[in-house]
Amino acid sequence: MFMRIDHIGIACHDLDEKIALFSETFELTVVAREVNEEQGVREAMLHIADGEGGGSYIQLLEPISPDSPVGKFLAKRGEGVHHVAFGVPDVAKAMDGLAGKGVRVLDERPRHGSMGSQIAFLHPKDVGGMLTELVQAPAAVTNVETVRM
Ligand code: MC0
Repeated sequence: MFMRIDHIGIACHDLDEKIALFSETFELTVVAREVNEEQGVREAMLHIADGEGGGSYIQLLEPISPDSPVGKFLAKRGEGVHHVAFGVPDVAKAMDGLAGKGVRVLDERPRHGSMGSQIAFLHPKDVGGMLTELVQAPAAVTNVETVRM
């Protein structure tokens, strides 16, 4: 089901400060910055590598408001790893399959994620305490070989 680790999401208070930290310390490049109103975040994707079905990234997340998921996480736990996201070929299919295994899928339908992806979250209590995200990269990214031909 999982093709790769798409990204590690890291909650922070100050996006610009953490972009500077990660890009300078690890020599990573910011490839996208977005505001996702639905998820309540300002975010940046720092590219690590390309692989089958898409890339892998560090995702830095700053909450838009204190009552958003990341805002609540910061208040309760402070800065740090917020979620791990796995690349899947078909997010709707993965959601159905996992729900059938008793895993609580937090979204009724796939939602808009970073860089044109389709995403859904799984309840951390059903995944060993880890908030887990499913990511289907856009077709242009998932089928790199086809695009190049
Ligand atoms: C909460 N819990 C976590 C957690 N957040 N455990 C591990 N990792 C996290 N990030 C735990 C709490 O400690 C608590 O356990 C239990 O889950 C319920 O949490 P709560 O605080 O009572 O409830 P809420 O209202 O904060 O909901 C938590 C939940 C929510 C995970 C359901 O945050 C959610 O629906 N998240 C999915 C959406 C999301 O996170 N969006 C932001 C990233 P105890 O033992 O204390 O009861 S958006 C994103 O990343 C996009 C842009 C993208 O990748 O493209």
